Amino acid sequence: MRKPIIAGNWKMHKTMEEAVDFTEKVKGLVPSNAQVDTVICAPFLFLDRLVKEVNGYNVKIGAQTMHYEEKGAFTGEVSPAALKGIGVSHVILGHSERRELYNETDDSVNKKVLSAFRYGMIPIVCVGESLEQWENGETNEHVGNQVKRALQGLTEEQVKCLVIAYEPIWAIGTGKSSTAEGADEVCGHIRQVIENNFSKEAADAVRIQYGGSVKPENIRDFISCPNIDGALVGGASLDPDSFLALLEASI
Ligand code: G2H
Repeated sequence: MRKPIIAGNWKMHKTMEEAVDFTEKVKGLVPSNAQVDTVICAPFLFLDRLVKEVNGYNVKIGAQTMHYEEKGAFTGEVSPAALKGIGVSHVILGHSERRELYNETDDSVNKKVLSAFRYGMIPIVCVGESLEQWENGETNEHVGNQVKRALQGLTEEQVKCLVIAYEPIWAIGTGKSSTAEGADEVCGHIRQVIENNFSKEAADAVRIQYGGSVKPENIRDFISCPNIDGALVGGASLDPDSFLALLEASI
């Protein structure tokens, strides 16, 4: 009953020309809105143009991070007001690359999640464990804590409409993906944490994506699991045919 959501995370790839070319190729071929939610999370520079490109099609445009303040002396940052102002609907928050390389913390992720809702955008909140945590059996505890901290202060209604992306760090861009059963178990734990902290209704409604080396050949394994409602896809979202194949396989 939860609609799948497939989000491409382009990271720092493509030029404007390539981004527009990709979008022109895929926009008319994506499955209908009733079947799947389709999001492209592109570098900031392309967002305004891509929002205009997809107008009238079943494709939404997302950012890959943002600042939590509306404005201020934050050189190089982009505000939620600016994103909302150009029609961005989704924003990835707390991606492990942001946590590792740019000092993103549970606290800043939480501020950004609250801020995204203030500006009417849907956060895609990323959580996931390191290889060491996975090997030590600490995955559920770590991921559960990340979820609790990221969602602190949200209402039950807000939790129902956000998206969580479970991405084991050891599976990102490495070609190693988690087993579908293993990923589903962690996503089930995330639902339990949401039930404990919000409600059963919120736990049943929230959409949880799996991310980490998802490709057309393995997406069905993940998406057919009871607790997984879609995928956050990096490398395999960059090619139009591969992105369309991911969407087709998810319905
Ligand atoms: C994980 C994922 C997208 P990839 O970072 O968020 O990337 O599919 O390349 O592992």
